[in-house]
Amino acid sequence: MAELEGLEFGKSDFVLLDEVTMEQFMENLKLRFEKGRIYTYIGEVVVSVNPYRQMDIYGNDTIAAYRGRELYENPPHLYAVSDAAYKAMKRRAKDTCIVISGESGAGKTEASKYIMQYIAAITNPSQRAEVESVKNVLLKSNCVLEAFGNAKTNRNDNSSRFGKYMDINFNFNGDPTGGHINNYLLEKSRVVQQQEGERNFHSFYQLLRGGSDDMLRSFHLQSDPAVYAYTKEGAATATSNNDRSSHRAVMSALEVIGFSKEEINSVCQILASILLLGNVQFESDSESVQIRGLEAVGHIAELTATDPEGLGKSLLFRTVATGGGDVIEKGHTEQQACFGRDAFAKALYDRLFGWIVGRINSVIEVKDYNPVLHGKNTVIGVLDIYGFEIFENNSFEQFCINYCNEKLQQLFIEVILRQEQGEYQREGITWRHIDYFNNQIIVDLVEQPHKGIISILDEACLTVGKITDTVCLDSMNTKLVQHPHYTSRKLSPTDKTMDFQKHFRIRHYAGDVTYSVEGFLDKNKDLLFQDFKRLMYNSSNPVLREMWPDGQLSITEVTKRPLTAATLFKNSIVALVDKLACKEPYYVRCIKPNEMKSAVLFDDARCQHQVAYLGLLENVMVRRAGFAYRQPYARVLQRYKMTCEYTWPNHLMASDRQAVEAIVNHYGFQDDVAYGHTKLFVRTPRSLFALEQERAAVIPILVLFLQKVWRGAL
Ligand code: AOV
Ligand code: MG
Repeated sequence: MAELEGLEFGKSDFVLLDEVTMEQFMENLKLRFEKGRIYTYIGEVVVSVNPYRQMDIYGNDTIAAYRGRELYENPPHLYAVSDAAYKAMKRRAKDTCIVISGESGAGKTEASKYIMQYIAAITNPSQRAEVESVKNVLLKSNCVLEAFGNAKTNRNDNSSRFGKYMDINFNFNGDPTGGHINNYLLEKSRVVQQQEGERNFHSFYQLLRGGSDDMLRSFHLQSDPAVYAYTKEGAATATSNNDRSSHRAVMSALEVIGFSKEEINSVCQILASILLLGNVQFESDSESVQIRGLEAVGHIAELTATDPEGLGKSLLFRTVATGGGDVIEKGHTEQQACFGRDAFAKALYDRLFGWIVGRINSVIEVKDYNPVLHGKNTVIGVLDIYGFEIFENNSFEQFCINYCNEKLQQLFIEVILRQEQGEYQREGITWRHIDYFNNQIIVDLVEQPHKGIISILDEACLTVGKITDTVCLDSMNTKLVQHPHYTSRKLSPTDKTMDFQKHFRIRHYAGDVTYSVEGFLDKNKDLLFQDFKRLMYNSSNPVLREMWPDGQLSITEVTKRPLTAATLFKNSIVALVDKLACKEPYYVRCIKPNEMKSAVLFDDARCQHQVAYLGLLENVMVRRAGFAYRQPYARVLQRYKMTCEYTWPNHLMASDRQAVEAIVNHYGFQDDVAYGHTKLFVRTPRSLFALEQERAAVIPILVLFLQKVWRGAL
């Protein structure tokens, strides 16, 4: 492989390291980061280090340089893998996907946007209006989904609080015809509560700081987020986002995507209702519970087009079916009323988010595609999900997010091994096994039927009677006592960092996380009183009504045992992994260089930790112990035939393979290669360097020669 950058920038592919050791890997990664080279390959995998500054490497000229080129023809870039995925899709009609992973703040979402921009830029050269419109909606959807699904956390100012997998569909011309977004578990608990120093979803601050005075007045809102219980925590927190200008951008994006004026207004009304709902307080005497300040309830009813009395009642009572089949109204305690209010606020937001995604999908979904007329419809999927995270206080949400990252790591391991193994097998080449840490054991700890943590949680949720989080923790401690990746204070009594009644710890592939079980059962049950659902279904606003179809069920028809949040999440992630596994995958592995969002700091220990748990060193070893480079014989010939008299200008041998053998023998590196059925496999880069040097030396002579031929001098 040719070095396309000077050696002062380090090795552009880790496979080229003199020795595969952690020291050399880290030295190269650091050198490249310091020289502003944020991308490096391991074969076709891109390792990316978050630069925390604007880089001048995403312009149109760069896009043009990568367009249609092979990986080895340019310095490493996201654009090169995007092009590789695109070419595989277009030339070989393969469904491909680009999986972006790495911990929170490592740069996944930014990478996914550059990838989409690249694909948009290189397609539809004839500027057909309908294709342009699809591209536009796909790009604009990012801005909307970030506003509603991202928030400032202590790890990342613009942290994705939902998972996103986007399929882009292409016609036989290779132009986008549509797409589909799958969203995964939005962290809705953030709507009602945030950790210290964090914010609620961007959308709330954007509305308050960016909405016009008229709009806010008509929504009964004040512009200061500190006034609202749900946005108070993040009100003073600075972020790098400008809420006011983002508000304008989001409103205009919604319009471009095709949301009607009424729909956009409904979206804002729902946001306003949630803010007002958060300020509804309750007070109780010995007899009953009342709402403090009925005015706000009136405003929420107005904004949601519901009956104020009905709303007030839903906040204070719930309808229950008795064992005998009677339906009665039961008054809440003050605590239940607060719980009900917050559950309602979370559900309003969650359904709003789901509805927005659904609405975008309805615009971009491929319509009237006839495979007979239009050829095979192929897709490129782009996965950008919440990265592994460890906070001061880790709850149910972190448990789900980190489980999801375990699943993706498992897929990476399987695919890298499977792909390599498969290729060697297909080509008839002997394969030497490299050991990985296989995180399947942690995946099992979480998801195994009957024995895993999700099963134990579900069992506790289904048990009638008062099961508390602590009782559930006890049950986990008993059942998981033997598991090497699970521990709790009870199992290691001397560990003072954990609370006996509260904590359990999972040794994840990416590090130890101590979870607090408080709230686990409630979040897993995800209970919302049917009264709220019915109220919303009866709203005279069609948008709200559409979001709450289950509100038409009467209390006696409601399923008693709906699937729990953890099980629904597990099922969706299993389906996602299945979807990814049947596509040709391309990987982007993101690394966060430091915890300070600094553009200059390369924290060696933090980076090395990530390289280790991502399995990057093993990845290099697999690439190298096998054959790092492989090319179909025809391609090898095309590139190097001018370096050998037997093959230039054309060979007379029986096959391309024999011609390639002639080149290899001519240069004497028979021991460094293996001949597969269709490809030449080269073990070390030395041989390729030699060939490349030879080629570089020969080309000017050839050019001179050809110029003379053209001028008729020869
Ligand atoms: P994430 O998606 O991996 O975290 P982001 O993509 O949001 O992380 O990146 C975090 C921040 O790092 C961005 O807001 C940018 O400020 C900066 N950044 C990342 N990549 C680049 C780049 N290529 N060029 C310039 N700045 C960059 V999370 O969503 O938290 O897991 O759930
Ligand atoms: Mg993100």
